[in-house]
Parts: sequence; C-alpha cells; structure tokens
Amino acid sequence: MPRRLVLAIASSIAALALTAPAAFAGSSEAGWGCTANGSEAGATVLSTPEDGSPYSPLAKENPGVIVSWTVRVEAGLGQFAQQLGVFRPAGNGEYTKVAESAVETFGPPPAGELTSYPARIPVQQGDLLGLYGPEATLYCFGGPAPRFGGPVAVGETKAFAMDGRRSPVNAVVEEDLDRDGYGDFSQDRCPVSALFQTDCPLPAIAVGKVTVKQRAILIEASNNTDAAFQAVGEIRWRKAPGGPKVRVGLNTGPATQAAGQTPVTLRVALPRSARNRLEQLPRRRWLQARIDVRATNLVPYPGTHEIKVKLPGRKPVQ
Ligand SMILES: [Ca+2]
Repeated sequence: MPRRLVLAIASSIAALALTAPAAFAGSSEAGWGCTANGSEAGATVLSTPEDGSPYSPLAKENPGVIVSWTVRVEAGLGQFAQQLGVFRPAGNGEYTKVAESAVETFGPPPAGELTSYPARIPVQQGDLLGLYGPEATLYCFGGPAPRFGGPVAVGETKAFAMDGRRSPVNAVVEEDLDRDGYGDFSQDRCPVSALFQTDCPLPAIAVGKVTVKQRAILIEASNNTDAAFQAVGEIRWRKAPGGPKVRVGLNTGPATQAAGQTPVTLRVALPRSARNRLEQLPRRRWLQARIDVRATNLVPYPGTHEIKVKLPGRKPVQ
C-alpha cells in the first residue's frame, strides 16, 4: 500500500501580523540660530551652552543624524563658503572634531528665503556644532563661545579659547533609533531596522506542496525576503461521538532559515497519539490538521499563512 499521499490544501488563509509599530521619529534644531553679522579669516567657532540660559545649542538626539544645516546671513554681508563641523568636548577647553559637512555657500537670503543644505552626519547627544570658512568664518556677536585660530581636521583635538563671538550655524537633527546613520524622519523609511532604509519589507509567505508521510507532514514554503520559518498547529478529534475532545499540538521545533524566494521544507512531526488515531480510522474518513506557517523576516516582521491538511485514516480495509 502506498504510504505517501499528496493532498491538496483544503484551504489557506494568508494572515499578516505586525507586532513592531514604526517608531515615531523626533527631530530638533541644534545651534543658536543667530544671524551672522561679521566674518573673520582663519577661525573655527563653536556653539556651546551658556551659563544661566534655559536654551542649549547642543544636539539633543542620541543617536541622531544631522539631515540639513544652514547659516543665516545679515543683508549686505556677501557670499561665504562655510563648512559645518561636529565637535565633542575633550576636557580642559579642548574639543575633538568628529565629522564635517561639505563646503557650502551662504549669503543674505533673497526675499527672506533661507538656504539650507542636506547632509547625513551621525551625531550623539551633547555634540557641538562648529563653523569654519576657507576664506572667512561667519559669526554673530553675543558670545561667549569657544574659538580656535585656524581650521581643525576631523580627528584632531585642539585647545579653544573663549571669545565674544558666537557661531551662526544651525542644523536639523533627527533621531536614529535603529542606528543606521540615516535620520529616521526624512532619510529612513524603515526606522525599526538598520538593514533597510527603503520601506520595511512585509512578509509574503507562499506555501507550495504539502505531503503527508507516515510520521510527518512536509510543507514547502518560501518568503519574499530572507526569513526564519516555523510551523505550529494542532489536530483535534473526539474519542467517541459526543465524547471528550482530544487536542494534539504540532510543531516543527527550532526555526529554519532560508533566503528570500528560496523554498524550504518544513517537517511537522505527527505525534504518536495522532498516528495511533489514524491507524484506527477507516480510509474514507480523515482528521484535519490546522497549521500556521510562520516566517519572521529580517526587520523583524512576522507573517503567518494558515493551512488545513487532510490526514486520511489508515485502517486497512477488512
Ligand atoms: Ca535610522
């Protein structure tokens, strides 16, 4: 007698369960936002908090990403090439430059417009913004602020002296909860996973051939992207008409990893009690197994595809 039987799936219901809601991304501005009213050649000027001031120009997000930056320039001052720098306090009035932007040009805004430039510069809470210009550095009065008499390269630590001129540089900093270096609000469409910056992929599980063997149900499944697969379910029957229900759990055990679009065969063992029941059941009758095929992708988002499998009776004809 053939022991192997291939069955069509009685029904299949695709279900998608999302348990990880997209994080709400916060953003804020770093910098004093003052308007440049002068320039000085060969100076790096930082924005540091002021004693007694309720405001702070430091980066607040941790981790964060500078997604744009700007310098407001007073009318009549002209055009200036400027470069934003990110600095960390090194103690004793010293600061280390950890990152910098591209060099951009700022001037008095025509008709009140403010030019800001896009950037993607990871920062930490407490980082300071600095400004330097190859020809001259823009500043605004109203210090005190740390000043160094020259450019500072990324990685260098320099001793700054307090001066009466502030930096007019301002930056928009967004949270980066998945720490992928992309601002979660405007640059990262999947802020719950560092693996994706495009929309988070949702699981799309396909179930192929289902085979009932003597001791197991074999299920072919695949997902649109890399995923970990498991199958869990149950078989129920009554010991006798109107008698108590018996419920037997089904499980594949540890998850099986598979690349996207690559079929994997899941083996759902038939417990002895279920096999015994099938041995007592005439061939014209059957038990039904309800099985959830689960795939968790790399986001990680879980998906479920429910199938129902007919398990024919195995009692030989008398
Ligand atoms: Ca991010």
